[in-house]
Amino acid sequence: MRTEQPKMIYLKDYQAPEYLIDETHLTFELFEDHSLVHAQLVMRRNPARILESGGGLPPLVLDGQQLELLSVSLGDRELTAADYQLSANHLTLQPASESFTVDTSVKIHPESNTALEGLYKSSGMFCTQCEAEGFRKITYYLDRPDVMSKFTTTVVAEQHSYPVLLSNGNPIASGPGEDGRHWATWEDPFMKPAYLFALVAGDLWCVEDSFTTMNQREVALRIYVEPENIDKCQHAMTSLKKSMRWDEQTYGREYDLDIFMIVAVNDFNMGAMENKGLNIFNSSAVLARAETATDAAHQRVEAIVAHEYFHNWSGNRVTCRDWFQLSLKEGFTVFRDAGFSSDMNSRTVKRIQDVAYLRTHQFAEDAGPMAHAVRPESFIEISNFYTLTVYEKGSEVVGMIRTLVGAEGFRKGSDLYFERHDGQAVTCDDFVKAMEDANGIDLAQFKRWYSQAGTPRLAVSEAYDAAAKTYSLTFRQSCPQTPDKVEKLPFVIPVELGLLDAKGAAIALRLAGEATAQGASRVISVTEAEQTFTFVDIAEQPLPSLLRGFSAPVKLSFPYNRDQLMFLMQHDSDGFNRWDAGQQLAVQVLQDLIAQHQQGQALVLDQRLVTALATLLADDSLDQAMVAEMLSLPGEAYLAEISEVADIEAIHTAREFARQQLADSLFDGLWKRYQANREVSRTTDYVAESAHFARRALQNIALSYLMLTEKPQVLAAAIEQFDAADNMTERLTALAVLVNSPFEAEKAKALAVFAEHFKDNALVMDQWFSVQAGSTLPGGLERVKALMQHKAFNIKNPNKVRALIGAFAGQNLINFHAADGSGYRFLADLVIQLNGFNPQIASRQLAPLTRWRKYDSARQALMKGELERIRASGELSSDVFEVVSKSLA
Ligand code: B3K
Ligand code: ZN
Repeated sequence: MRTEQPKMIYLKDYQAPEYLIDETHLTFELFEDHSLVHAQLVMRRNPARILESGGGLPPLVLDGQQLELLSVSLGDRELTAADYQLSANHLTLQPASESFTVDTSVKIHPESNTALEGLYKSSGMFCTQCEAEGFRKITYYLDRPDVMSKFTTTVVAEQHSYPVLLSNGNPIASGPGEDGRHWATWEDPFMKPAYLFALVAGDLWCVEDSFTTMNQREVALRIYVEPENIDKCQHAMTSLKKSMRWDEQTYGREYDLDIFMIVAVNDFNMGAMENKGLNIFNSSAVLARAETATDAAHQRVEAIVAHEYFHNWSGNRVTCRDWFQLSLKEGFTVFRDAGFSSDMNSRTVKRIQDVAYLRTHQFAEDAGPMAHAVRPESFIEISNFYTLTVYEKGSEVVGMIRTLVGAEGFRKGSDLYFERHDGQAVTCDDFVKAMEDANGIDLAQFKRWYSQAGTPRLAVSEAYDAAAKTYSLTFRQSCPQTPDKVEKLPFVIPVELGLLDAKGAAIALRLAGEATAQGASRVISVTEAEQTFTFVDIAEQPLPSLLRGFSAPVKLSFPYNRDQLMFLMQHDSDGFNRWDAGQQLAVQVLQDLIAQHQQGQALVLDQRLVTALATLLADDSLDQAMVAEMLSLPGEAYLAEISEVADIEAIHTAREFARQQLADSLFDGLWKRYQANREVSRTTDYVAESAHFARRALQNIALSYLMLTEKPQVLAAAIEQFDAADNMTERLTALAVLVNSPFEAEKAKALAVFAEHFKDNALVMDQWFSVQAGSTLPGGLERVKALMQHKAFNIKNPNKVRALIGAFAGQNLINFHAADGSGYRFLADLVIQLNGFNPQIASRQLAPLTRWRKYDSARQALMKGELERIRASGELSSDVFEVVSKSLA
């Protein structure tokens, strides 16, 4: 797997390339037992480097891995072995002039490529994944994002098995070949780095549509899938058209080629890839229809289609100079897709979901051994840096810039960025500079968000002076040390806030020194380690609403009591903070229960939580999706993240106790809402739209509480919903509640019926695996092991690994963290196995073990022992090596 000792690469060592590749002409000859790749590279010395390092001609060092070199020519001259050096990762030549061409022919083996990087086969079709460094597994090249080239690609394959031949750009010629073969040539007029290259050859059908751009250009839209999936593309197509329009309206970005294609493949290491004009998607991120995909899956498809499409500007037209700048395209594009999803659905609900995810998973990453800055300063394996920090925290950083410069200023900044850097490979600094220049501001201190890892803490205290009518808030910020840095300098933390009076009304906000009040919700910037803001004309002791909309990715603390939190839940004008007040209330109540359990006391639930949720449930005027979110208790993983030492057993017991108590106490309200919503579902057709998502969300969370009561009418309702639902959202929830229930016969029957009905649909079977892997009833590991023997399971398929093993280790905490270490041993065995054929997936699955410092000493020893066993298990990929060695450091 590994071909050289893994070594650390540093941002500070960046140098521009010695040579450029103006044109890249590729010919692929695809066969069943090998493929041939012929590359002609039209190259020249990089003028920027001539100035720097004088006129001599340095050697040309091309990247290449796992390639069998058949021939290499420099200009017209075919080279012999004496003319070049070949190592495991490089081909080195000595050019004789400043401009020249290099021709290579290599043999590769896509048919046995299980790492799913480079050119590989999935369900009989050829496809590619080149980001970040997969192109070097296809041909010798300068495989780095700052080398941009114009690509022409010819694909030759057997016609019957591979009628469809695709690559980036526009099709310019095609025809029959010899021996039942045929060929097609594609030309991409836009300069691009190799990581955006794509090729597809297969027996695919396509759904076609078209889009008229803002400048009246017609763009052909095609989604290619295996024939049996042709009925599951409409949602992705609709999402694509919405994305194209939204990017015109919101960012002024128009699509630039005459054709835009999406291809769905079954074996894919992540969600999707933004290759120029030819996006390649995990089929789970394209295919969706009511009967087979949940509401969440529909929303995920919409978001990923948008994300990859938006990359056409934020990533492709303007790309990254080097991989340390990954968040330049990923953070910005996540920010763009979140804006899109907010506009298509509910802004507040989208924000709640994103923040809950960030706080649970990114905060944990920031507190673990792999913590890194949004722009890391070093890495061993770039594949390990497609992280929540680069993506989600990176998006928060862009969001804070928007908060600081305002919506209009942000648009001016993004216009300037795209205009100034179109066709270039740039850095995060260039992005910030465009924002600064467009708005005439200085973001120098703000840029610490790019370079300092760790989640800042912001402790807030208040002081009210009734005589002077002043109210002061004092902010103290700090940032824990992370593996990369001990000392942290203060961040710029935009805090949106408001003050509520005793009736819940907003108080006008005038800071000392200001002539007039500046609205009732405003943003203040905390820039120092400690800073006090004093509001004047405050006639009564107010209640602050802080960090509205989660205006910065920090851990804010303010000493609210439970009555104040209940008050905010009802009266805060900011929907996000209403939800967050409920979460803080629930956290306090759950932490009581956790402590009671740890001290061997009887558990007693603070009834204020019941009262608060009962009030929400009774209010028909509230957005049902909000009610569903507010009824969801903080997850076990989040409760673990905020614990000093995560006592999973106590967390699980406490949370389940609270859920049970809520179910019993709120039965009537839940049952009423459940029945009313189920009745609408029963009598209307499925629609994948916001209001319907909201109704089903409330219906389903109600059902999952109700089922805890084990009442016969609820069991009957769950079975009715399972049998009669016309959509996967309702059916899967019904299955999940049965799987987590003690009704063994009904559970077994539902699982069997479901598997029989959907046995030919891999994506639905993934959901069937996940529901069982997530069941927290005792015996979880044995169930997972048994499911690995199921004929629908395939360890080579990343979706299956994620659905079964990822769901078990990531969501089924009580079983994964079994005191005997069986869960850890199981995961380590799996990682060792995956390391042998798919390092990227191996490294991802390893994440839960890296968090070993969070647990009690017995578990720490067990987890660490498994990491050591992995380290000693033989030759590790650079992916697994980096994560294991950093975790043990
Ligand atoms: N840019 C790709 C991610 C590639 C991951 C490579 N290991 C998908 C995305 O973020 O849009
Ligand atoms: Zn992306």
